[in-house]
Amino acid sequence: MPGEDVDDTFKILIATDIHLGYGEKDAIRGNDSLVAFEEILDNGKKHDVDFILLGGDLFHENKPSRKILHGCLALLRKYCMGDKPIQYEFLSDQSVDFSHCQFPILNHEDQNLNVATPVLSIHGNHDDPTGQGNLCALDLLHTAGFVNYFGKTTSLEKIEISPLLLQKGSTKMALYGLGSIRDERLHRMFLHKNVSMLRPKEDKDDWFNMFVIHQNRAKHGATNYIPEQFLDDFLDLVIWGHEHECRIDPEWNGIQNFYVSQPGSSIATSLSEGETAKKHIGLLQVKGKDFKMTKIPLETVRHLYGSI
Ligand SMILES: [Mn+2]
Repeated sequence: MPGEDVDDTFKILIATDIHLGYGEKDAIRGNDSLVAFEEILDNGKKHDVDFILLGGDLFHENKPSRKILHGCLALLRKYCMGDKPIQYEFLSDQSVDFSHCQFPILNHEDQNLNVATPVLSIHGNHDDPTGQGNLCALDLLHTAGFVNYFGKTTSLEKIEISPLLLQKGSTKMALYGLGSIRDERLHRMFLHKNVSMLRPKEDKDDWFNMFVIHQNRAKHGATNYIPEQFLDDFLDLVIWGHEHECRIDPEWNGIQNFYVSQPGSSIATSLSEGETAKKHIGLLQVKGKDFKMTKIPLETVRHLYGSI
């Protein structure tokens, strides 16, 4: 089991849908999203993780206010920079994995930056790329050197997802990411077999395959969600962003033979039953092909009460 041999075990903090800026004008709740983000980053530091993985919607608004963007940058600078050495190796071609970025390099591999805890993130539907240059807020964070933004696709017809390949000791991880795409469009692309996940050529069966996605998981209509059966069955673990209810304990899909973990949001953005559940983030440990997800309750999150 993971946890015995530290040098072979990836430790990853998992969170999603932080929605920085939600309710920012509220006199009482205005800072809630930043407070929760600070608690998440603090947990990353406390648990000495290799990196933090975010599943999209770091920002609530497509164009976050200056106050929120500033608050986010200040927290990333405070918690993620420093002298702690990076304990894993990056094996895939960064210039390909980050070809959509002006600096196609991981922040911790940049000689000019001193990164202690890398943050990796895909975008969500609230903070997706738009407008001139097809940029989103994560592009700003990536270029500033605070976040590694992956899973950005540029083609609307065909998607090929190549994984980030990471190795820590003997553990090899293939990390796939796909930023949010309109559900109907992605559903159609899956049906037409226009979504493919590339696999490493060497030692194909030795990799722990993890996929982070930000789409509707619940069926809202015939085509505006992504059925788990659409995803490749070679995957070991799917981190499902966008759905706000915390169902972080990995759920086994016996047809696809993979687990799905849905961390849920770190702030309640709607008055619904699912949002009244306690909010958690996860400490994921991966050793070889085994993993363990430990729930960490978020203590600063304002709780919604009652049945609605
Ligand atoms: Mn979302």
